[in-house]
Amino acid sequence: MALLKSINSPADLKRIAPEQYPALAQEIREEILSVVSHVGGHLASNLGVVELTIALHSILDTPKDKIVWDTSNQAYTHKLLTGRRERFHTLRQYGGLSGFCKREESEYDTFNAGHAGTGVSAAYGMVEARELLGGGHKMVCVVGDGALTAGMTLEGLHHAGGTGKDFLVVLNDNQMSISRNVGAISSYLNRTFTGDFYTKIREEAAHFLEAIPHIGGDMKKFARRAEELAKGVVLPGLLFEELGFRYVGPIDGHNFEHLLPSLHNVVKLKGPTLLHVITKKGLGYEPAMKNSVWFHACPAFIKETGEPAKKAVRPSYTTIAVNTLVKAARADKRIVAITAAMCDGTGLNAFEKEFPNRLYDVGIAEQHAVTFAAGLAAQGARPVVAMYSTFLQRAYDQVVHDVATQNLPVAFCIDRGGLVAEDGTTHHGAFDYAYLRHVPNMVVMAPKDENELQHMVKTSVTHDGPAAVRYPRGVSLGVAMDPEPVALPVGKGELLADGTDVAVIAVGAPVWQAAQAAERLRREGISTAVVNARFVKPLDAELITRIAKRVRYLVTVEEGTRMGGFGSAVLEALSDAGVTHLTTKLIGLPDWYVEQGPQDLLREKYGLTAEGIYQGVKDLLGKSPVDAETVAGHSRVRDFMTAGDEQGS
Ligand SMILES: Cc1ncc(C[n+]2csc(CCOP(=O)(O)OP(=O)(O)O)c2C)c(N)n1
Repeated sequence: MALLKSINSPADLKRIAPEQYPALAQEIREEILSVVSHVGGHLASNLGVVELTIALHSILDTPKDKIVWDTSNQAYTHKLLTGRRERFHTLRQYGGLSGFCKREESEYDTFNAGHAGTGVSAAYGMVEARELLGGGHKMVCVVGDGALTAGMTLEGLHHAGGTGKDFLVVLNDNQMSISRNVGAISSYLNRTFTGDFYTKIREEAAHFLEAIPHIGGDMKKFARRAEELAKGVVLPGLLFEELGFRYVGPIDGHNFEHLLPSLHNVVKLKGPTLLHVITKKGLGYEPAMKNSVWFHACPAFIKETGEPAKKAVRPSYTTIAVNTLVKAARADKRIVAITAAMCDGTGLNAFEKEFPNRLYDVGIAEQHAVTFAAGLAAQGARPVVAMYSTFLQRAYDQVVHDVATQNLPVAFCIDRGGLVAEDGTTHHGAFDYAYLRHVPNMVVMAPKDENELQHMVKTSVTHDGPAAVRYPRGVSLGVAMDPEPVALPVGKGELLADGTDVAVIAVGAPVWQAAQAAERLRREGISTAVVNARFVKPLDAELITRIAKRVRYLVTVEEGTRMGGFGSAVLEALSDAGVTHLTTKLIGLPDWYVEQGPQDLLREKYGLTAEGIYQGVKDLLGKSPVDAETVAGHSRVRDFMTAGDEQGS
């Protein structure tokens, strides 16, 4: 690692002779492989951009010149070259380096990202800021071919291309999104690789021209134009040129002899320019080249074999949800499934296996996915949109305007609800209860375990209106499964334990932690009711108010933001019912972007474990004055408090 160790900033990179860059690239690959095999991460994309990143930092004058990395899952080499080499082993760990770009981490990280398709818009905003405020620096956006399918990227290119300002977009084309890229733009780009069509047309054009005697000046011009047209038909240049970008490429993104002079030249060009670079995902590590889908965002693995370091002991929530969907689709041929470039992550590849013609991968196009589903539903199909909670954020208006206003039967399988761990702030599914529960007609459910999940998936595909099931990342609990999923009565919660002192109203994965906390409180003599709400919307207001009227203290628990989330819904219901005597506490995620870290650790930090809920209740009991005259039957609470709760008042 002699070369890499000598680099503490891009200035050091410039001191190395370009002839040594291939050796440096090799060292960087080894470092990335070594760290990611321990901590997991976006291996394949990062191995593919090592040379491109070295070339960019060697030609540009960063951080004065600015690079925006779209999605920024591919920025590991960038981190290694920009002063973070020594902390690189902390990647994606609690308190460590982020797996994505973070402005708060480095001045070289110009824009925070994690969601795909934001790069061109952000970078173009920076171009305009430069024009407005001065600076004279270069603005470069590196965007993948997958992210090119995102509407925002196209909106950004459309805007930037129309104005003619200096702006370099580097298209990192590895022909892959997470899975193989899809759609017309992808086919358009791919035609350049085989080049067969292009070569054929060129040859035919040459023959045509040779056959014409005495080509005059006009004929020559015509010939050039004919060739340009022929190129335009088959090369990606035309698409970008029509959008106002000067197109350069495609060039080999692993060959410094191509990369360095090309970049050197294109940064000098005026106006919007697009450099098309061809790279290979996973380059340098055989298992990642063979299976770039698994190695797109992999857990820790054994470097020698490429096998996962840990094998899952039980099926994930994702698997249970999709298995139920497959069962339902066998019985109802109207059911179709939609993914926005996340066939693997959402488990829909199992659906595709059985129903290849009923699975739609629409690319990184969440908004389109939802309105497309609305169209299907409007004509009698039963579409299921399977999407991570964090990515559904992008389709909020489509849920409101296209699905819910028309009460269309679109089912949403919302995966990765709650804390997702190492991907951190941009990926936690923190906001879904809050952004869905105020939408009229929406049904929003969250299961306490995998058995309830199968019933909720069944509910979602049989409900005559929009219905969302939100479930967590990770393995299921291992509870007994009912033989067949059955639709649940919509809006009905479940009373898990009755009680007269405290009510804990929980939803989703933390229900079991709430039940454990209640058990402990009960052992201490505090009669604690536990409600599994099941539905965030419609809320079982009748059950909740009935229980609330019997107790003096009420705690809600959710693995989602407290602001406008499930707990807020409970308080609204209590207010509507005129239940005002309670002392309440809402346990959930704070009004902040939760950091990266293991799920267990974050749950502990935010009070979502059994211990945290128990402490939350004790804290509430301690802080609140107990008015024994007005609230009858709570002597045990008083006893408990005088018996040694230090926070008692
Ligand atoms: C809005 C959004 N949807 C889905 C994802 C999940 N995702 C992360 S990377 C990726 C593929 C990106 O492909 P590409 O832009 O070609 O970059 P590459 O990783 O191949 O370099 C996807 C779908 C995301 N990050 N953001």
